[in-house]
Amino acid sequence: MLKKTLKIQSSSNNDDKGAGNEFETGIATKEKQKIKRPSLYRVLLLNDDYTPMDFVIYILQDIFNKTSDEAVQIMLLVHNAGKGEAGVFPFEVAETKVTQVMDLAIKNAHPLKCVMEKH
Ligand code: TYC
Repeated sequence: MLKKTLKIQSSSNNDDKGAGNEFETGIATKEKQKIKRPSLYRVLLLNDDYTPMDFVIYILQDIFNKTSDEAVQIMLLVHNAGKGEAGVFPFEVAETKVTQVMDLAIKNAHPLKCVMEKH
């Protein structure tokens, strides 16, 4: 008799979400799988009158992995339009790139500004 009682308790405490439990199976199929894509951020370079063009080209190659031709194109776009996109990244990557650019600009005493905005 004792043996039987223990067996029933063990069975009712079974946490198995698999077959044999209609209630749990029903909930599982109604659960919506929420897969979130990471939010993306655009990193922008801003124009100014004093940062040397070569420095901006260097930044674009070194921090944003642009080819020499791409870097010149982006630098000229920023120079002519006032701002331009250096890249699009997940939040923490974008934040790191902005910090790297600002650190290098400050170290070299250039007024170059780099900002990020939601994509
Ligand atoms: N306007 C700068 C110059 O004439 C060049 C420059 C380009 C500066 C892009 C900043 O983000 C920038 N020397």
